[in-house]
Amino acid sequence: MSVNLQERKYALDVDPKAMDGQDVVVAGWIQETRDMGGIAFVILRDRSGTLQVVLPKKKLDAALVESLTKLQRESVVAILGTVKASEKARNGYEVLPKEVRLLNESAAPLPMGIVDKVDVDFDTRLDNRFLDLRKPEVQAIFRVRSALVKAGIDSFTRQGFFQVHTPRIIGASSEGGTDLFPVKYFEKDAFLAQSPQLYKQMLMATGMDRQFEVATYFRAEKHNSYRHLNEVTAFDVEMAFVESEEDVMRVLETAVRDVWQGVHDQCQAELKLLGKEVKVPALPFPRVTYDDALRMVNATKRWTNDKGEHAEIPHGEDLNAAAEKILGDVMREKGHEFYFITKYPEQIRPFYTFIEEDGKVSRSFDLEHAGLEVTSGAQRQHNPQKLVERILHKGLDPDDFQDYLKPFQYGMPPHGGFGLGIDRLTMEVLGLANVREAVLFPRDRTRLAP
Ligand code: AMO
Repeated sequence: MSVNLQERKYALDVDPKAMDGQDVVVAGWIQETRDMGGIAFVILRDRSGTLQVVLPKKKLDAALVESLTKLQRESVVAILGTVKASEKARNGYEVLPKEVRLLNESAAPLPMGIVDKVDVDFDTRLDNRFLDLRKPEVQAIFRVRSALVKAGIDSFTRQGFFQVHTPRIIGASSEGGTDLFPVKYFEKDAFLAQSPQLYKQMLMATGMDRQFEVATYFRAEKHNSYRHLNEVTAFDVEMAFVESEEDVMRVLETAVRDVWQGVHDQCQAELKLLGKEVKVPALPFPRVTYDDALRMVNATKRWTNDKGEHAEIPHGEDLNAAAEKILGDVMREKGHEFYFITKYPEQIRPFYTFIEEDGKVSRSFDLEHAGLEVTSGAQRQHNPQKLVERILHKGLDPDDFQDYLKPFQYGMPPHGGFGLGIDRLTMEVLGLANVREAVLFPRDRTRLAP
């Protein structure tokens, strides 16, 4: 046997009983070297965990010992060695090396430590994300995120949705706002997509009546908060032939329950490492109307206005972060982590939202988790004349929406959908303090690198 990377085993896949005395190839980063004189130990780390390489100096060739012990920490090596079952060693075995292949040596000093107890600030961690991600507890976040995305895709698929991909470069705003990143598109002006909103609605006119996308939203919002990003990943979902927004909410709550269940079932090792527990929520989630939400927040007398005075939230104003937090506390006292806020006033919802005959109340909702919005959604306006009226009412120009409006004139069924933020879901399922912790390479107001 040689140090062949194709034969490589992960530290945790080496079974000390079954493989005692056999040769094995392991590979990874040198986390630590301990030289005790007559014997040295090297701790090797791979994505599954760590293993101990034992180097009894008298028994081994001096050059072989040196080839491992003289390397800088975080150098990457592959080792062919013999498995020695040992109850004292971590994972119940050690590896006695026969041959070492240096794959790449690390420079020193490291920009930040991997196992050192020294606290490193978040910016330094993000600046050196490739090193930060060598920490098992940081990697665990992204394994949970991966399981979460898979559970979401599986749930939508089970519920009869199929996956699509819509453009990321668009010619006009999709959310009606100004928070757009301009791009030069040959001779034309274009933008990075704020969401797949207009495309997923156009698809409702095709008969592809239940579809979802794992979408990226680009938002040029000048926020600098623990919950805002400028590049967002979300499940973006649309379905046709709905009676009301209730049909959409049922799909959403089922998916969210399935996502929590998936993380609970698939990620016990990661949750243990992170010291977190996931409680799968019961269905249905409570529905709180916007009016009731306002009443509940106002009754606490905790909300303050811009001037810092205790006040009531003016009717028609969106719930800001502070109001959401207060409502989150009230709902938690009632035993609910997840709850919908429904029936928002028309003025705080986008032009594509379905408005009731009274012209005031919209068929829209947000899904909240413990005081944080994780989803916005609604039934949409499918009547072409009313949709144009809404566009005008919002001060927008229907001419900018020609391609979007066309399918509405040739048989558009009633439809609705939602955007469910994956970054925020990951943050919430793990109780992370900052949404950036849930993103490999976050994009925010100041960060464009790495
Ligand atoms: P909205 O803009 O509310 O709705 O976005 C939907 C969900 O996406 C996530 N999200 C964000 N997460 C972090 N940082 C941000 N800046 C950010 N912006 C959005 C949130 C949010 O609830 N087209 C509609 C959806 C629809 O009606 O189908 C939309 O984009 O979790």
